[in-house]
Amino acid sequence: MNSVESERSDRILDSFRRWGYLQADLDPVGHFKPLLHPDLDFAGEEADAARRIYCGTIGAEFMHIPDPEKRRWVQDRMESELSTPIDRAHVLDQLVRADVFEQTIHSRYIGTKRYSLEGNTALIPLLDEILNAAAENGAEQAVLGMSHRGRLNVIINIVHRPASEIFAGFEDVDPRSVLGGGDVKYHIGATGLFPAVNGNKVRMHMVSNPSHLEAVNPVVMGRTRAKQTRIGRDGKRKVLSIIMHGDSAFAGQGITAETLNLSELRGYTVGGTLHVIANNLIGFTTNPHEAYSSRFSSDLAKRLPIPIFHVNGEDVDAVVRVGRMALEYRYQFATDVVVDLIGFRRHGHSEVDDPTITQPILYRKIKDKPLLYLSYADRTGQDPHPFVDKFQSELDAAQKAGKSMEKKPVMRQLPSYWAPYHAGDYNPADEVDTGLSAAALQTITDGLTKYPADFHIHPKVHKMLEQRREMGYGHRLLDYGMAEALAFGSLALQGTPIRLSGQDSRRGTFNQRHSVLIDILDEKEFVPLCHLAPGQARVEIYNSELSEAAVMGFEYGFSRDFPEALVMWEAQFGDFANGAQIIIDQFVVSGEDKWDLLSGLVLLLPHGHEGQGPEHSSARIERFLQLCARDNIQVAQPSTAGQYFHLLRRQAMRKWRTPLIVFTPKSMLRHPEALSPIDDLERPRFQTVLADATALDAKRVLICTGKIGHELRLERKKLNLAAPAVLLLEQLYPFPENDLRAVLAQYPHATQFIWVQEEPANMGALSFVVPRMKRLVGPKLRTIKRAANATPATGSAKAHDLEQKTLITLALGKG
Ligand SMILES: Cc1ncc(C[n+]2csc(CCOP(=O)(O)OP(=O)(O)O)c2C)c(N)n1
Repeated sequence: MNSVESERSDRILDSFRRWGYLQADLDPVGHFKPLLHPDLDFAGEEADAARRIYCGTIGAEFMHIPDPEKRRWVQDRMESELSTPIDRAHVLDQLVRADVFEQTIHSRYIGTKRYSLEGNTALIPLLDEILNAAAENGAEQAVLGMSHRGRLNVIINIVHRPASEIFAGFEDVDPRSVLGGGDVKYHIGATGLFPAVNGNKVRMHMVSNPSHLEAVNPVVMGRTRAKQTRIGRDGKRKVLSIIMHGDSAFAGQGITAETLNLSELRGYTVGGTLHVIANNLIGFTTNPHEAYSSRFSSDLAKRLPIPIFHVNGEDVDAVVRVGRMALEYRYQFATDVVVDLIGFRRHGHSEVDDPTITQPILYRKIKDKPLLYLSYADRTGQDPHPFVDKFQSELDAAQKAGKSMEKKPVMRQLPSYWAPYHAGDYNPADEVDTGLSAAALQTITDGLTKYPADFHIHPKVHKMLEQRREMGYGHRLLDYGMAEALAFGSLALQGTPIRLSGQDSRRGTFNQRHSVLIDILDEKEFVPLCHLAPGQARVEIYNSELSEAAVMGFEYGFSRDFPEALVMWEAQFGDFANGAQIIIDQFVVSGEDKWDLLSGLVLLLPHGHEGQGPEHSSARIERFLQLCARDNIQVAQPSTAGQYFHLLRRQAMRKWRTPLIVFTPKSMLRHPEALSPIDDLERPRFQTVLADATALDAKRVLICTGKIGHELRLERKKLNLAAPAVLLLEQLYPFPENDLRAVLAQYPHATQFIWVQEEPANMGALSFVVPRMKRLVGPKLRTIKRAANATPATGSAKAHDLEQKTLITLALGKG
């Protein structure tokens, strides 16, 4: 070949590497028409050879990856023969299991929803190959996330739960055990052992999942990261995350983008997630051109420099090949990889839907499609009957066993690290002392305020550390920042790992944390909390991406596999937590009820009306309180630095693992009334109600939570009044009825009881607290609050001041 010829040859190959996927034969129903592209307009032997590689049943998108080594890796794999031949008998067995499972359920439980995988049953041999290759690469565990479609099939054939358990679900045995709780069968998680061909067993964790599509993605990543962290250096090799997606959901749900964006971030990476789009080119009744603006559902993933492999689900050998290639890429380069497995959906969205009403032409085509195992047997010259007979008799026996089960089967086993912990109803016996001695506090203070001799500290931070030193030694009142640092430091020294993430959490949105010191000459970092003592537990504090849903979901997932750690997600302002409403509703408050799965996650939500407008005022206390039932979460608003210290330590030190929602301060961070003397940290415990010892003779008793209480006390002092008494409710849920009753009894002359809040009447704790307090003080209870409003606060700082003044004047009885 002369140089001109070789240049042409390179050009042809380069064009097909770049654009070949646009003309690939990608789906069994002819949805993807080849896209004409001038750069592919070549004729001749070399073009034919390139076309065979890049326009067959695999379409590889990888030329957008800037790193030449990664591109070369993919092109070498695409352009060479398979190194080991495919075990076609094994693949046929997998397909039989996938298809015959669906057929059996279809014929025996007519009209029951199962969200069949038929049309895309190649998913089973794909996952099987991925896991076999993973086992060869050292994987010991896989964390799987997926939605409804094909989930039962995957649970039996990949997670390897006994089929009898799925049959028991269809028989709906033992309904009394789940009255008012539980979840539908295609959402519940499962654990099992995948028997790899090389003899290893890979522990499988299928994550429990809500209806809300894609919401499980960050939970899978968080759980994976926690498992990897437990293992240490080898964690990323030993634990693999695999997330499956529907094509419409992948393209449409914002949390997909948020989760992909976590992939390379230091605090969140899991060394690459394997994404599989189980693409059936339809979403309920919606066609692809109505569901995504791009040609492929997967196009969003091109935001990352990672390969995307489209593969025609009817060419099962190609599917298996892609599975291995994707897995090995993940192990080679530790990045995400996407497999877009393109098939069709044989039935309606669920089995009770008739798809011929909305897609009549497509479904006429689909009606004539043979089952995949039959076409594969045909194509590879194998007899499927022995496989079918064997599996069918397995299923028959399993159905019998399922029918006779008396108890609803539990499809998962919690890892042993959960053994010491429990949830259920709150029990005062779970309380532990959280106070520390002055000497212990001083030792931690020494560690928190120390940095290497050659570290160039910022003068403002230097001053802050000096002040913290005075606080720790009792020469200055403690603020929240120091109280938190002492809580984290003391827990780390007790062996409790700390993990906190949120936007700008390392410094703290309000300049209050400074957990990471930055050298002003070279920006080197020093984290005093990590250098307290040899053998201490790990402390991780991260600035997160600018997302709420994915990051909160990630931390929820992390807490699920690290019960002994204090895991916290922090909102920039509490208002933004509603960006993660799905995670709150579907996981944090309901995971125990639906799945019997616990979490000790802490949400730190800055809250308070300070004149910053409708969006920087409220963490929506009312919404969290509405979600409270059966001791599913705890809701607290600690109004002093010392209370915050005890609250954090209590959450980590008790064995009761229930999420904790904390309304944290903004202006209260430095409010003189909210500072604490050091001996507050020496007293034993968090107090659910703070009494007011200065006004024990008061006739008028105000009860409130958070900043307004301090404002009332300050104004009372300014006006030199002896009353009213101002009580602070520090814990809202579980409602501390007994503690409050005991505190109220200290005011024998009280005749007026008033709930005061700065939030509008339709917000805040009012509607939650009033009926509960009426049980204690009778119908005399009055309320003082802002007028009901569509937003939490006014946009005008001056209007805010006027409103606040009126509120305080009324509450003090001066109005
Ligand atoms: C966030 C969310 N919105 C809407 C729905 C209702 N819903 C359930 S399945 C479905 C279609 C899903 O299509 P696709 O992602 O392509 O998966 P497929 O069912 O085709 O496998 C919709 C809209 C949902 N479950 N979650």
